[in-house]
Amino acid sequence: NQTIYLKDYTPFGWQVEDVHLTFALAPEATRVTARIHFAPNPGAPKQEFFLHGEELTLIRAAIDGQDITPEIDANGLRCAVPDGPFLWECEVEIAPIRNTALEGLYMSNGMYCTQCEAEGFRKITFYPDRPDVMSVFTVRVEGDEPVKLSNGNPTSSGDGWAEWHDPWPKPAYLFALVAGDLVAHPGKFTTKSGRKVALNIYVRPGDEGKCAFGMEALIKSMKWDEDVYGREYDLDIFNIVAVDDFNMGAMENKGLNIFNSSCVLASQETSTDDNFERIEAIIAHEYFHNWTGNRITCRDWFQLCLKEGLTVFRDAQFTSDMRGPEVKRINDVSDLRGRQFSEDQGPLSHPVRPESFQEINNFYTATVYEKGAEVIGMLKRLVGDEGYYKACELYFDRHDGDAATIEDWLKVFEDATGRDLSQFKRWYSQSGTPRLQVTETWSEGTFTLNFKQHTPPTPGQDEKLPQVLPIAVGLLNPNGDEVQPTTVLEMTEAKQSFAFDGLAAKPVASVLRGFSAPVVLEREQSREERAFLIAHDTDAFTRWEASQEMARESLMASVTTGATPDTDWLDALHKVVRDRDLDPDFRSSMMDIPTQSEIARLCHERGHVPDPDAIWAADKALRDTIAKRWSEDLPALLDEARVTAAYKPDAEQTGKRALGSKILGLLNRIDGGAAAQVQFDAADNMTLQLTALACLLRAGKGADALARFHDQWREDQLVMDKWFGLQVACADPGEAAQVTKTLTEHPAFSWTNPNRFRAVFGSLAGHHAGFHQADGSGYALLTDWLIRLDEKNPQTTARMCAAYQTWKRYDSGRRSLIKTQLERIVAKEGLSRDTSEMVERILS
Ligand code: BAL
Ligand code: ZN
Repeated sequence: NQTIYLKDYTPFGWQVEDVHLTFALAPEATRVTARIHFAPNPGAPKQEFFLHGEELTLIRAAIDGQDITPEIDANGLRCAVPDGPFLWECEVEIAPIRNTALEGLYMSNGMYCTQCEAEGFRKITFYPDRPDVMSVFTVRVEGDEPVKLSNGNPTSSGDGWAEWHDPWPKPAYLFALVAGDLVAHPGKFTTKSGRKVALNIYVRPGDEGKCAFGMEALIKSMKWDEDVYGREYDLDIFNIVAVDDFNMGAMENKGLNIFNSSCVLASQETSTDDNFERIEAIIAHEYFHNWTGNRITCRDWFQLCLKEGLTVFRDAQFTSDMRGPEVKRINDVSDLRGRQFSEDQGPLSHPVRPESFQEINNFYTATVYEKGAEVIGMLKRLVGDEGYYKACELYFDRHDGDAATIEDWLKVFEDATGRDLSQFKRWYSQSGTPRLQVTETWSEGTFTLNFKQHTPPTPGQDEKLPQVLPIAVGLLNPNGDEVQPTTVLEMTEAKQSFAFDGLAAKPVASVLRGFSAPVVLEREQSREERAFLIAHDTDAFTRWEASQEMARESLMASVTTGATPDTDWLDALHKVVRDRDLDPDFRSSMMDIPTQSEIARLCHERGHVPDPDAIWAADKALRDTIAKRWSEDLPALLDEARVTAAYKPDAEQTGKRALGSKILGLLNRIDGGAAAQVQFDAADNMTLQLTALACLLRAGKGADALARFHDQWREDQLVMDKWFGLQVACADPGEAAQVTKTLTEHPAFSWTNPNRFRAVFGSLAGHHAGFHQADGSGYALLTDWLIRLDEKNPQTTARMCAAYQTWKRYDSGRRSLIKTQLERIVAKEGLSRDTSEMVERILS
């Protein structure tokens, strides 16, 4: 496999002036005819003419009307071309029905659809398939399908054909085509300058009733981007299409977003509150890409974070505005720690802007996306809101129509704010999670916070330099009043102290408010102080974090010394959970218990070998203790969390149901599933139904409910994904692999569908104690299926291999079992580039 390096970037030798494509659709033999005007690129070094192309059958190629016979290999095509501009004509044949990798043009349940990011367009026709080659596309689609869509605006159509023209130059990865028997859920939007935009969500007949929420989310997103970033939509039409077989969540193709149906279809009966929130966020994310990704794209794939980090940051701002910033931030930090910290502390660690790759699909990671968004958040804190929006405005003005770089992005901040960002830029090049140690001193009215930062070595980077860390801090008086409101300390050295003078009494510091930098904070703090912060901190994140710290310490003590749960923490937490003046959603978040994988990561960070069985037992003991200790309150709390109004997936109701779910989970431990059965029987929405089903399964009383759920939802694939996943997630550790295996034998286990595969095997990999059973049954089963899936769908296989990224943390027995499985994958003949790169990195 060839490694590609950022340092080797060279512009393409030609500009693409326009692209005309004609698709004559047929499942086994689609003909794609391309007419492309190329002209020499004056800014590029001289080079041979090479067009990417994979799995294409060439029918004819011509230059300026003269047929040619190009040299073709597995990666593309080479030929001699004139010195000046020329017309390229090419006809190829492809077989969408046999495209199981779901990259390029493929079929899903009888409909044609595309996925071209990152490098799928080369499976459609020969083309310079790189993001810095931008052009205007005109597309003709021929076929019997009633609906035929492509990017841009519709220009004309007739019997069996439709033409589309996209006036905005774009790279090939934003190309899209859809054709099928689809129905539209329409909507409309008028932009701030008065452009009337027709909106549609296209779905398969039968799914029309699940589009209203997505349409509302789209309209809110369009308005929000105008209000907050001044960004207006720029075509007459914006289409979204729901597709059942899709490797990603969704794709921001210009004017024609294609969505995994799980990320757009929603109804009260079939979607949980979490689904609704996620759908709203993903619709916003894809829409926001119209400016941060499409109008301004990436020069090369190393710059992926330029569009993804920024767009994740923007969608997080949107969700905060729609649903409240506090719980959104808490959830985002939990997610970052769960996915990105694990990645950053293992063999797959890479910088936010990687410097080399073999297969770019393997870099659509939590580091590029979520840590990329954290970097934007830090930048905003450092330059302030005014500086941030001024810089963004300059970015849009200066780079509209460009394929840009991180250097361009940072330069607009330097120019707009006068700041030197050369040290800050290390966030893009240095991998690993910084450890930030803090100690404090108190003397004669002066309180000092002393910080030390250190980033452990990561693959390929032994030495790390100090990062710029914005550390948001507040100080509380012993009576709970805030004496120092949130202030941002800017740390740039390996060691630095910050003093606060003129204080009447030694304060309690609330450090890293809002999780102002993506670091591991190491702080020795008494349990009394933590309990004090749980009671009094004015910052929601650090208040939650104080409880998390106590939870982590309690669990770690149980795991390493067999200690019983910390009742001081439980009592401090109990007061918050009972406080009806607090938002139910926040109270629910306060009840978060660190995941078992998080405790495993903590064990590793502190030099212990994690024992999955001991962690499972500690988690169980903790939950049982809470349930018993709070038992008298649980029925009243459950009652309080009940929503009596008609169902709405809004923040208020979602918060109440979230609190109710946590309380039901505790009650379930003492009532043997009685309350869960009542909830299951009465549920009129998926949140309540699924929560109750999970409780019944955990109580060992789920058989009847599971069968009823199956019968009710057997025709709904997205709900059936939940049915599959939940059984694995709720299995006892010793049974998780067997339950998974049995599910793979179920007639509805359609393993080539990425959602179904992820529902089953993602749940197994996410079941910490079940996956890591000492007999290796979880590893062996997952590996069997990864090997099988790789032949069909390398991208999904490679991503699922990340389940093994933490393997070096474990004991020698488990390590050896996992290593054997990883070696089995590598030994597979014909292994894809995606999977082989992933597994080799994990093994290294
Ligand atoms: N660009 C790939 C899907 C997404 O991040 O929006
Ligand atoms: Zn994105």
